[in-house]
Amino acid sequence: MGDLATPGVAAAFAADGFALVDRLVSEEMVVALHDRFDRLFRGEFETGVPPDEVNWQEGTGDLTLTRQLCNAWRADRLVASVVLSPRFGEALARLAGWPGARIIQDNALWKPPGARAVGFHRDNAYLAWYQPREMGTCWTSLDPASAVSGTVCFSRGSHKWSTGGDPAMEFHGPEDYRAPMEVAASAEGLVPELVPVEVPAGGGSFHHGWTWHGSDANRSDVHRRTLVLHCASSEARFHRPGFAEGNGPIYTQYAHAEDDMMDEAHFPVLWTVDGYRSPGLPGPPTV
Ligand SMILES: O=C(O)CCC(=O)C(=O)O
Repeated sequence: MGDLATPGVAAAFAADGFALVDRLVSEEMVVALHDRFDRLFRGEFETGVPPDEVNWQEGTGDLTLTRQLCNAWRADRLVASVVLSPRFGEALARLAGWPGARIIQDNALWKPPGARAVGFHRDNAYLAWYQPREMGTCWTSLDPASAVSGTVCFSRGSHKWSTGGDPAMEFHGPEDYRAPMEVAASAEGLVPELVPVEVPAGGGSFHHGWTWHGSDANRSDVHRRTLVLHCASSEARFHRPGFAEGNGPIYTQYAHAEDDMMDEAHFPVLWTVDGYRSPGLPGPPTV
């Protein structure tokens, strides 16, 4: 089962749509990643390859927003060693019930004191461009995370809510960050139960692609940095009818004209039950 998808974690993931974990990466790795976040948000890309989405850079970024880079693994080898690790791939595949896991996207998130909220959303809502339209996420906190520092919050059991016709969602600093989730809850006839991920630095959570989640403003005087790994099934294929939806326009640039395969150079397979892993991926993290 790997060391992360324990029976307790699997039971919580199935029942609630998320599970909390006290330790995902070492304290040494947390410190090393702080340094990489500093460099990445300054525009220093170790490999010379930029992330797929650069939503914030020092000097130009809006100081009130949560800083975000997507697919920082392309730019930084230490980030790659963490988000491409077979250990996380195995955990997500086992929790989601897939034969294996491939990375779709990582997120480097940095919410400094005073930064605004991240709107509630469901990850699968953005993913009409591949099939099966499923995502599993490993969220690793690089600071002690608390409700007051604007940690991520999950709506318990919301992965089981209806998946058609979700209200519009806004990720970056919306006026009312809970509103779309509350609309969805009321359509279910439910009062949402929100659970903040309060974990030490190096701890975090796993969540299901249909689980509603978002995070409040950082009302503390400490930073909140997070490294997020989003995976799909190793069997996922592009789905052309959905290319224009969600974040499809960014990631379908890697599609081939002739077939629907997701090229392993861009969406590497981290782990499969048969022991496969895309060639050329980094070894396990060294710190
Ligand atoms: O950490 C946050 O505030 C949001 C994270 C998120 O949207 C995710 O991990 O899917």
